[in-house]
Amino acid sequence: VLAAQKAVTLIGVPTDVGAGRLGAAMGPDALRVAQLGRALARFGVDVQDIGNLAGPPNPRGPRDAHGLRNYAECLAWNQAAHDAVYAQLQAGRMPIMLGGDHTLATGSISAVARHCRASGQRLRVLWLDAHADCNLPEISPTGNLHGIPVASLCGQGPEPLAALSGAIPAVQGPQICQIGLRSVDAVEKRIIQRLGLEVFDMRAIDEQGMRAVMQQALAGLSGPEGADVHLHLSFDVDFLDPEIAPGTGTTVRGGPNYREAQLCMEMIADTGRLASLDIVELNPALDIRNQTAELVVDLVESLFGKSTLVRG
Ligand code: NNH
Ligand code: MN
Ligand code: MN
Ligand code: MN
Repeated sequence: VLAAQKAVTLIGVPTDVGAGRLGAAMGPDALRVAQLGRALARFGVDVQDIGNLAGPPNPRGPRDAHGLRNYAECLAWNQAAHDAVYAQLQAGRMPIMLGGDHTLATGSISAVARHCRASGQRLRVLWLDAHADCNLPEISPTGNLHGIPVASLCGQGPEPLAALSGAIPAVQGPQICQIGLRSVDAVEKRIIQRLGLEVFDMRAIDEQGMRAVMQQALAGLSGPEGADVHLHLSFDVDFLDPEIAPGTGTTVRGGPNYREAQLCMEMIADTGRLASLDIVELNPALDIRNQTAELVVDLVESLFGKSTLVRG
């Protein structure tokens, strides 16, 4: 289902088990306080909010023998996210997953991969993030599972996570395009290459500009050649510059500014192919008067076509 078809389901997944600090579990409610649903309804979108999924509490455990923290809880939350996202896709609605930490993208994108396999669509994943999220348990500097979802989706790391879509790998590296990276661990750089991810880091945005980067990232999606593409956007709030988006757990200076972020979203909207979305890593405990949640709502409005003028 495409954004243009206008039936959206909000799925709250209130957990921070995959993060190093507490607070992302309040992300779904912060987005509701910022009136995400009402903002989309103003564009004529049929919005259903099914509330928050249930899952285990955060035990704040140490690293286990494999090097991971809260692994069992992360797996349970990802299974719940997978099932809820898959049900909405099968019902012909566009799921918007309100995280929660970025671990949950393993569940949501596994559901999207399963849906694409069943419906014969081609999957393209845009991953907006300051980080590459392709660590492996043994090389992760933190043991936090929000640092590994891209590796899981590409078939690496713990098998139960990698297998959520019903096939390993759920996604091939070249189907994933990462934008905005500026904090990548040393070994992760080699994994990016090994997996064959397409990456536009902040240096690429500095040198070429957001417009040229997005033209490359979205190549082949518009028009008839992209008609069978399901575009999934995984939006880690720490993609944004911390000056405009302080409400997230692992800020990294030097991210896209307000206008660059808007242009990114507007160009995604222009493709008409957006069919599922994750909003993750929003941490209201670190925010100032919910401004980061409000900014995210503003950007999601642009994803649904709030541009200034009719173009083209
Ligand atoms: N690379 C670090 C890790 O693996 C940080 C990951 N943190 C994120 N990723 N927020 O988006 O722990
Ligand atoms: Mn689809
Ligand atoms: Mn992330
Ligand atoms: Mn990040």
